[in-house]
Amino acid sequence: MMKIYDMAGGPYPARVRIALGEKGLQSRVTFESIDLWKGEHKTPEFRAKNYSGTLPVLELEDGTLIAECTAITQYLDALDGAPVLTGQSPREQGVIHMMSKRAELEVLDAVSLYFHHATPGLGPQVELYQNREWGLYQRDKALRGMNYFDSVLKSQPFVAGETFTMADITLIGGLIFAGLVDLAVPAECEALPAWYARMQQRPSVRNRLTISEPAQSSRISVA
Ligand code: GTS
Repeated sequence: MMKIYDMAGGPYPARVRIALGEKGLQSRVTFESIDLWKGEHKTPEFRAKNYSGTLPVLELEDGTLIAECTAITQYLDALDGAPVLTGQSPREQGVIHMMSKRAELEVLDAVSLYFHHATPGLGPQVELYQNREWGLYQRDKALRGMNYFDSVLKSQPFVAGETFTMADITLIGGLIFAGLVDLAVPAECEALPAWYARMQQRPSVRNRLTISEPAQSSRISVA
């Protein structure tokens, strides 16, 4: 069994949970919950697993630790067959990586920085450095990023082209985070909300919060 350290409702953890669902790999992982609100991700014990002190982290059976959603998704994608989330041809791989990185830089990470710097974030015990102006700048960057992806999605069904990929997952993470901090998609956007509504129909997205719960049968007492 592989193990994932995460927090069920978190937007970055959602990315790996969606990837697991898409790949049908849920049964190969167990989850250990780390409480961000209590700062459990900043302890020396957790930083020994991930120097950056962030979730999620994937632990392989041989003890190898893989942090960073993109790296974890690439690992999971390489483990098993269809659907391919990170591309097959060099061109696909390059475009998907670029669009995923862009969704991180322009939306997801920007919303995260807004949350950590311009709102109470995880609270005074965890947020040891805040720069409100920087946070507000990141909020505006995220809104511009949403407008950019709206224009992309006007001419193609998915973030990196014709099929669902890791780049869609990253942008989904961005809109999940935006929803949690009440950052509305700009009213003039049409293709982005339509795409997001389609994404929310996907079982991997709908069921992401419950995949860490034991299967129904294992809850039945045999005593
Ligand atoms: N670049 C990292 C990745 O892609 O995995 C970022 C991960 C990240 O920021 N994770 C959040 C975190 O650990 C988890 S969540 O907010 O989405 O639930 N945040 C805590 C912190 O103190 O930054």
